[in-house]
Amino acid sequence: MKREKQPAKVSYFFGPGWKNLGEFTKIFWNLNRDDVRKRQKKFESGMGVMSIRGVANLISCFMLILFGTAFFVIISGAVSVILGIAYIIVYILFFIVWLTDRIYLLRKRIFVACPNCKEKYLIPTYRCPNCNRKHTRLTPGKYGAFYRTCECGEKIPCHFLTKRGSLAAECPNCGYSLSGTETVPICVPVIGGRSAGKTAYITAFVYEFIEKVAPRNGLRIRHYNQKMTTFYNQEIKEDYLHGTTRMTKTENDISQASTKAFNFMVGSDKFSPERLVQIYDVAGESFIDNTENEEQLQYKYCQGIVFMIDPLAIPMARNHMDEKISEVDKNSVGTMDMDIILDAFMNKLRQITGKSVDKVISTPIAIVISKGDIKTLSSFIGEEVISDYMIKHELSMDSYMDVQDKIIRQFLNDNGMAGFVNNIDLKFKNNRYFICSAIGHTREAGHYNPKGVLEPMEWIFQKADPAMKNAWNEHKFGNN
Ligand SMILES: Nc1nc2c(ncn2[C@@H]2O[C@H](COP(=O)(O)OP(=O)(O)OP(=O)(O)O)[C@@H](O)[C@H]2O)c(=O)[nH]1
Ligand SMILES: [Mg+2]
Ligand SMILES: [Zn+2]
Ligand SMILES: [Zn+2]
Repeated sequence: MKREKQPAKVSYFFGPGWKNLGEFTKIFWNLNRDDVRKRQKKFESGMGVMSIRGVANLISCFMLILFGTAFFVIISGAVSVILGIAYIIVYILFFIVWLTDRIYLLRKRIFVACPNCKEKYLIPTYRCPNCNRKHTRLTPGKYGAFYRTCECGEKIPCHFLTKRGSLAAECPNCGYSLSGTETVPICVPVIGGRSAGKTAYITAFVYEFIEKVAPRNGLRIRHYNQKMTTFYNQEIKEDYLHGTTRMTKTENDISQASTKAFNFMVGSDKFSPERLVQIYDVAGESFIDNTENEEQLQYKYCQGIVFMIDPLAIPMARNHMDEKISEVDKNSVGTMDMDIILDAFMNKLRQITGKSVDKVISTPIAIVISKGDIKTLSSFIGEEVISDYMIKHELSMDSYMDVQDKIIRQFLNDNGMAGFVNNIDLKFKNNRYFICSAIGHTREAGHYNPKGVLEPMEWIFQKADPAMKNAWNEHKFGNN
């Protein structure tokens, strides 16, 4: 790894200390040498007369060289050994401090996932709050254990205990301003074909989570930055309250990211540090055509995936529904073949992970059928069907989500999607089926009235994070 020089002062034990020891030895040696020289001079001045004093001087000069040097070697040796041991102890202490920081980051699963370029880091680039200089490796080391002194003189924290995460940070790869560093990210991409209902789902989930789930479970929400606060107030809330959706724009400017992340921090008395919920939305078009501008690295480290299926894009299912379906709904169908969507996704995964086709993936994937408000759909996989099944088999309410999963699988198998269900089973060890309605009705017929949007995320959060499960646990999911 390239060890970039930091704009900070090297701590005493890693530079000045050794220099001081060297200087001490030199001064000590010079003293000794001066003494010898003095004697030598005295002897030389008395050379003419070979007096007793002259001989005595010669002897004392000789003794001085002998004992003086021996004395020098012993003393400077002893000083070096003692200081050396002291330094080693200090180094060990520094190493322990570094190790506690590293272990804390890794054990807590803290990292940074750049919402812009999608790169993942343990330590981002931090900025000095005084002079704005970049510190690329702000960890305990030769510049200091808990704090380091910036070239400008500012003392800045370099350990989690001294709150390094409170400094302004940016992505070392693309320079994007980061917030919520030193938190535990929960990254969830929402994928699917065109008009599958991804954006509507994210709108409904984010609003419901922030406005309802958080207050009733004692969770504290903090917006990521000003831009995200504005986005929440002006797009998410607006769309929610007016029952609208916006088609996700295909990003033509190649310097911009195709996949947009919406993120916010969640705090609770039940866990620490905060969780950073990061949800990714992509235009179905670029997803299918594989024309995203940036590498979709989030699929490699994400904690779960939401795969949206438009029920109207399933031809056999659509046949049942044709007469009763509204014009708006008919016109907002992304006529995509599910297998093409899955193939596009598998290709992306293979590209970024370099893993072979038949490698089983353990990331939880929630397969979510959208637009659950469409009438005929509920007669196959709606609440009543699930309740009837539970009564018939004398099951408790706790098994609701498991029955839903079972009934949707059956529905897909019966409607020409057995191959898809089978493929998901082969490729994803952790998969579960859900049905939701993000808007709750046809678009623009009143504010959102979502059903079933929380459950897929709750399942993913619970799978990803036991501490989060402890704080948000409103549904029971069996181990299927
Ligand atoms: N009836 C009904 N229609 C919905 C629902 N959610 C989405 N739709 C319809 O589906 C259309 C597409 O929804 P979006 O959320 O924009 O779909 P998307 O997957 O983000 O689509 P792209 O951004 O183009 O990839 C909307 O305009 C709505 O008409 C829902 O819960 N119920
Ligand atoms: Mg969209
Ligand atoms: Zn970046
Ligand atoms: Zn500075």
